[in-house]
Parts: sequence; structure tokens; C-alpha cells
Amino acid sequence: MLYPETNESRSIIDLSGAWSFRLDDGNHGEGYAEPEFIEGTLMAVPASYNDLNENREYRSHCGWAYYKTSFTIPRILDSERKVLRFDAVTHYAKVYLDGELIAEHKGGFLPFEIDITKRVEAGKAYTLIVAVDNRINHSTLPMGNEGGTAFFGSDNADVPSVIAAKKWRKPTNLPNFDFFNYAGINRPVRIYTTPENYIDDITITTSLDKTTAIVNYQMDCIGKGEATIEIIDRDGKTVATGKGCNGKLEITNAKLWWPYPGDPYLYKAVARFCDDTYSLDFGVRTVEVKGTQFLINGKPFYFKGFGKHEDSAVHGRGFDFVLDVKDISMIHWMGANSFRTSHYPYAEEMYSLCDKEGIVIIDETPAVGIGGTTEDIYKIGNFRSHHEDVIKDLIKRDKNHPCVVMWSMGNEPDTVTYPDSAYDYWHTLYDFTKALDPGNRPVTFVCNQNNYERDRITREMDVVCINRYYGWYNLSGDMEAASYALNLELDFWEKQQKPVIITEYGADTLPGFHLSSPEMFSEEFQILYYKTINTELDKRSFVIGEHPWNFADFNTIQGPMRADGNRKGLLTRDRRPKMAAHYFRSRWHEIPDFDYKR
Ligand code: GCB
Repeated sequence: MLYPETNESRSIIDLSGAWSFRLDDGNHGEGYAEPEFIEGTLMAVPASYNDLNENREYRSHCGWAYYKTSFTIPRILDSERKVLRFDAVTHYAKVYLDGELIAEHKGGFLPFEIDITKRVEAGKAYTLIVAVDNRINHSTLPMGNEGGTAFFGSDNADVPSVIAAKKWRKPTNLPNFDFFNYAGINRPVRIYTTPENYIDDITITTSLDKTTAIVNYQMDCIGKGEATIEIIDRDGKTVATGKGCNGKLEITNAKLWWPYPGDPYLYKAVARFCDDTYSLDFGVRTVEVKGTQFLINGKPFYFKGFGKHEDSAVHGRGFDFVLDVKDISMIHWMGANSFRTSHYPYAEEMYSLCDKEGIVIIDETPAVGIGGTTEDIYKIGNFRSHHEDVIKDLIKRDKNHPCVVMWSMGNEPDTVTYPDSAYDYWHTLYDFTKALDPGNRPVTFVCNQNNYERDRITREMDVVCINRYYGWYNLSGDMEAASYALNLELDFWEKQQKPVIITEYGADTLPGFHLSSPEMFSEEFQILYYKTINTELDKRSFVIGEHPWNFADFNTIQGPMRADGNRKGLLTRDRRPKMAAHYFRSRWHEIPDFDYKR
């Protein structure tokens, strides 16, 4: 799916701004959205609505909310094809144009679009209403906990009064995951235009034959016309040209895309079809898992980076370009080279920044929270087809980004309560994902701290990605015992002969809380924790990456284990470094991106 661009043949009308907004009061049933109903309070688009109004309902709302705006297409665009594009509406959207339902979309982190050419006339004003549902359950990704149990705390205690109170209270969202369930129109809404005959999609894959890049391209064109493609290098020189909707091109002495501080070299593919044009940046690079190594351009890469979140004060999960630029700067500052889009696909703009800045991404679906019940979630949940749709859409959206080097199908599913069901589910999904990616990237999912001997499926992934909290959630505060336990587990993984990334490890830390003798929550403990674990990781050559949890503090559901959010950030929520950020900064600037542990 192509990101909207303005060029000689295409234009964009940005619908960002102040929309009218109202929370459903629960009296109108699902998806009620008449234009008269909607006049409400002011709401920013894009943004999460939760922190933008002091009424507590905004934060705790569970159900539908309605947005309304209006637009007019300029007459000058009358003859163009017009597409209404939503980059992300979280989690379920119904779109009404002048009162008529024109689209529905499930899933809160990927784009969807509607061709409105036949529905709108240039020069006329239209009303656009978007109904948004933030409810989560066993059929949604991320998953809600239908058992009525809060993610944190002992809400499940067998206390009659508590059980009665849970039945009595208003319907409430119970996330089976640890980040705030921010909702709303989280990413931009745009109308873009194309000519009548247009380029619908472009797929570019590259491989290398010594120093020559083989570039395979595929243009999905709608209508009649001639298709051509031109590859332009960074100096503006044409290095290859092709005719037809697909073909194979060669770039001699190709410059490769390398992670920073290497040169993340990008070529530009200018595709033309009839009157339409689209320019796409792409990189020439290879990715491969070989033995216990992860090779980029044939060289063993070491992942230094983080699990992140799209999260900031006021905006919530709303698209924030300023924050993305700041985050990239902090990633470079710390000497990191990668991150995982935990726990959902991020805004497309971030991937383009990472292409340009040479930052490697493990691209994750929103499949987080699969579990949380004593029953077999793979049997009682109804999420498989949605999971497949999300993977299809993710790959369709991100397939051309050189920064994306691996797909993560999800985070911390239950793989041990019913290990055979988990095996069947994830194995078949792995095959499904593999078959879809034209770029043939490695595929994985991220496993939680569990009985790794009982878990049958994690070891089957191309790269074993494990989240481990030795010394925090277990053996709490005892880093000697944590180190002992970690080593026992690493002995197990060593035998599997797979590359392993520690995709999460960390300790909640209150900035400014200092102790002479490190105990939990102090800045000194966070450093002790990481130094202890890193010492052990450094001894194992099959451990090919370290992703501390988390890049920055972030908001989550309130509960007895969280004071003002999850505080495991190396940075505070407003991106100030804790002491551990300085520790990693000096460590990572010493660790090479390639050939570490050789
Ligand atoms: C995890 C989850 C992550 C949590 C983290 C924590 O294993 O993957 O979403 O935020 O632990 O801090 O508990």
C-alpha cells in the first residue's frame, strides 16, 4: 500500500485539525452516528482522545466515540480520482459520509482507505463522521481479558463482595497487556488524489550478484497505459530504467544500505503509468539468518536498542512527528542501532525516518495479550483470521522499507498452558507470514518468561526472541541469583543452535531516587541490573542482540504495580536520560554493530 505523496500527478488534502467529538453514552447502540448527534466537544486529530479532556470518562471510556468534521474538495481537483485514507483508527472504525456508512475497519494500527471519487463532487461541502470503538476482547488484537481480571493486582481473589462489585460496575476494558489502551483517530486522515489510470502499489525486492544489485519490481496498475520505472541514485543520476509493470533491473557497483554509522544509502524508484507518477525510496541490502548469526549484507549484525512505544504526554498514542525526530536523535545519542515496534505497527513516517537514518526495525503486529485464561485461548478465542489480515496489511504497508529486517508476529502469547495448540497456531502462522513477504525476511514472535522446556514453538522461530525479567519479577532484587538462573536458561538456548535476542529485560526506576546500596526502583539498581545481565550475555556468542525494556517510561493501566505508568525506561517519558541511559551510551559506543563476539 502506497503512502500518500504530493507530486506532479497527485495531491493531498490534510483533514488534521480540530474535529467535533462525543463519547457514546451507551444509549444508542452500536455505531449510532447521525450528524445531528455529533455536536460535542473539541478534539484534536490526530491524537488519542483519552488525555485531552479533564472529564474522567475520556480516560476510562469503554465503547463508541464519535468524531465529526467537514470538507470540500477544491474544484481544481474535480477530474481526479479521490481516496479517503485513515492511517490508524484505534481499534474499530465506522466511516459515514453525509450520513451514509461507507467503510468499516477492524484493527487500530494500520491504514485503510476508501475510493470516494463517485461519492463526492468538487466544490460541495461534505460531513464526515467517524465512529470509533475502543473495546478489546478475545477477538481483537491487542487482546482484552474477557475473564474480568485486571492485568495487575489481585482482582481475581475469591472474595464475594469483589466478585459482586465486578458484576455491578459499568462495562470496563480490561487489557491483557501493559500499555494504556489509547484510542481514537491516532494517525492522520487525508484525502489524496490520483489520475484516473493509476499506480495502486509497487513492490521492490533486491538481491546482490557480487557488486551488481538485481532489482525486481512489480507495479500494480489500474486502467490503461504504459508503465515505466527509473532508478535514480543519490546524486540524481539515472542508473537503471525499465518498461512494463514488472521486470528485473541491474545497478552496477551498487551502493548498499547499511545501518548507521554505516551509510544508509537510498535509491529512488520513479514509477510512471499513463499520467500517474509515484516516487519510492528503497535500499539495496540483504538479510539472512545463518547458524546462530543474523547477517545484514553478509556480515553478522548485533542488535543494540530497545523495545519502544508510541507514547507521550498529552498526545497519548497520537502521531507526533516531533517526538519521532527526538527519539531518532536519542537512539543515535545512545549508540543504539535498532528497535522493535513493540507492541503494534508504528506510524509509517517513523519507518521512513529509520530508512534514512539507518536504524534497524523488528516490525511487530498488535498481537499482544494472547492468553490470560486457564482455558485454551487458541480454541476459545476468535482471532486467527484477524491476525492473518493484520499480517497481510502489515507486509503490504512495510515491505519496501530496508530498515525492516524481521517480522514479529506478536508479543508474549501463552505458549505453555496448551503447548500443542500454541505450536499449531504459531507454526502455521509462521508459514503464512513467510509466504507473504516478497523480501523473504526472517520471522519470529517474542516469547515471555515461561517454562522454556515445555514451550515447543519459540525454538522453531528463525530468531529466538525472549523477554526475561530475572531479578525483577522473579528473584526480585537478588542479582546474584538472577545471574545464576539466567545462565541455566542460556545453557538451554545454547543447545538449540539458534540466534537469540533478549528482546526485553529491565527494572522500574524512579529518576532521582538514589541509594548507596542498590535496591529496586533506584537508579543505582537499574544500572546494577543491566551490568549483571549484560556480563552474562556478553559471554554467549549465540546472543545476537540486547533490547532493554524500555526506551522511555510510558503510560499504562493503573494498578498496584504501576506508579504513574511503567517506569522501566532508560529515558523518562519526556525523554530525559536516567543514569542507565548514560551507562548504555558508553557500552554501546564501544560495541561494534558488526562482528561483535567474534
Ligand atoms: C513484558 C511485556 C511488556 C511489559 C513488560 C513489563 O514482558 O512484553 O509489554 O511492559 O513486560 O514491564 O512488565
